[in-house]
Amino acid sequence: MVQIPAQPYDFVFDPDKAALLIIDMQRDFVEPGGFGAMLGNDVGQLRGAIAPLVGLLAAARQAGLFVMHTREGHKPDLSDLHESKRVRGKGTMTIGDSGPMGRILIVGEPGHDIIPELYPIAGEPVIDKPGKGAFYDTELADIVAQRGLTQLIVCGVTTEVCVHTTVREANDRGIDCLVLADCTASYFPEFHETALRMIVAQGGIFGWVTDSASVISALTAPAEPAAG
Ligand code: C5J
Repeated sequence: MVQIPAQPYDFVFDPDKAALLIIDMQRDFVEPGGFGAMLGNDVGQLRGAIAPLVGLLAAARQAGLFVMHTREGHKPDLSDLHESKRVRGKGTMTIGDSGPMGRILIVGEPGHDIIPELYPIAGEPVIDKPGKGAFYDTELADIVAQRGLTQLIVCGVTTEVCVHTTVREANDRGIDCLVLADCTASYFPEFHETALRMIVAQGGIFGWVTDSASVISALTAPAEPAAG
């Protein structure tokens, strides 16, 4: 157990029961020409999270922390896409249409994949999710149960949408979430700040917030000597 300085109070980190969960760091959200950009967003707002995440991911792998990644997207036949989600936004392009990085948010298309900087390695599950939350219609709950996980270090994009939804889902399943301010991002900086404040409000109603440096310190801290 290692105490990680966090808001609203220290997080008691148990690496044996914890995993790093990286949400939707996909080309469609983070690179020009993808779904996020087509919705009129400035993807540059998300790219600041990449460098801290690269450092965190390297430290997690080095420490042997279990790592999982998610990707938001849909089957090529769109059978897992609710019509309500398909038409939302009323843009000229929508999920399943062809764009510069292939069909938007479709599994197997270039835009749907995780950015090269954070690409998963063998042993790191990639959870394909059709919703905003990583527990909805995925195998994540089974993985969590099989591995006895009780803590998730949550990173990725966007803070107020898929990160928040996943943190809320995890919270309702009895899992403690530590969200990293510098490893999450929003197209709207004010939403990022407010989303983080919402997590820690009321004594940590959904979880805790800290930064990647604090987690890297904990991951590299020497093990405490055994009692006695
Ligand atoms: C959105 C996400 N914003 N990963 N997805 O549609 O937050």
